[in-house]
Amino acid sequence: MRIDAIPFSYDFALKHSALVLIDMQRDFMEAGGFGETLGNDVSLLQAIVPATRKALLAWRRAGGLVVHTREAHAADLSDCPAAKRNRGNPALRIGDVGPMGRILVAGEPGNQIIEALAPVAGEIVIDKPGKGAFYATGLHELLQRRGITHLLFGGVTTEVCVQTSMREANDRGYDSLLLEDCTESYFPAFKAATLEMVRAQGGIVGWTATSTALLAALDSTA
Ligand code: TIU
Repeated sequence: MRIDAIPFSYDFALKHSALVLIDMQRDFMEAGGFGETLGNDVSLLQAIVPATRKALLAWRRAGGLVVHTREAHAADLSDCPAAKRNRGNPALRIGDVGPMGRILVAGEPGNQIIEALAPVAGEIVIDKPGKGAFYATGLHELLQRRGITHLLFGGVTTEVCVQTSMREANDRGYDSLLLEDCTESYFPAFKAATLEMVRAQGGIVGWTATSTALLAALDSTA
């Protein structure tokens, strides 16, 4: 399959590819979660939900592998460095009780993926303690076992967990594409800058494309 992408077309085989949706969790998307405790206007992120859902449903229909990640810490916070918990003097720290349960803790209501993008049976869900999806998760080994070489990314936030994950993927040899309208930041300028830096220098980190271009590629082989 071929996606009309920047800086040039992105060729991939569905059976060697995965759609990776990063941290589409209530903690980042809704008021009262981790994102808001850091001082952000979380309402900005809602804009990408319809396009991301459409891309997810089309990818599922085509039979592609789906990986969902969640930024999540163990209940005893043994996997949360003090530096991360204390940085920036947030209103509520990781592990504190907020309106959606304990902030950024696995299993709490706020830590769940939003309903519109909820995983279904057979999809992979990775809990990650860091910003990158590969750090301390076993994701690389899991993808290698399945013969995955191409990763199509969406999720939040563009310049934090998404970009970190794409850079980790790039160094591990994956060809990565970022779906422009399926990723969002609390800072529009940072999203724009991330799209530019991913695809600059001949795709130094990877490719970017719209979800419309992905849908067209999937449709062309349906
Ligand atoms: N703060 C922020 O923009 N993002 C994060 O802390 N995590 C993710 O991006 N998922």
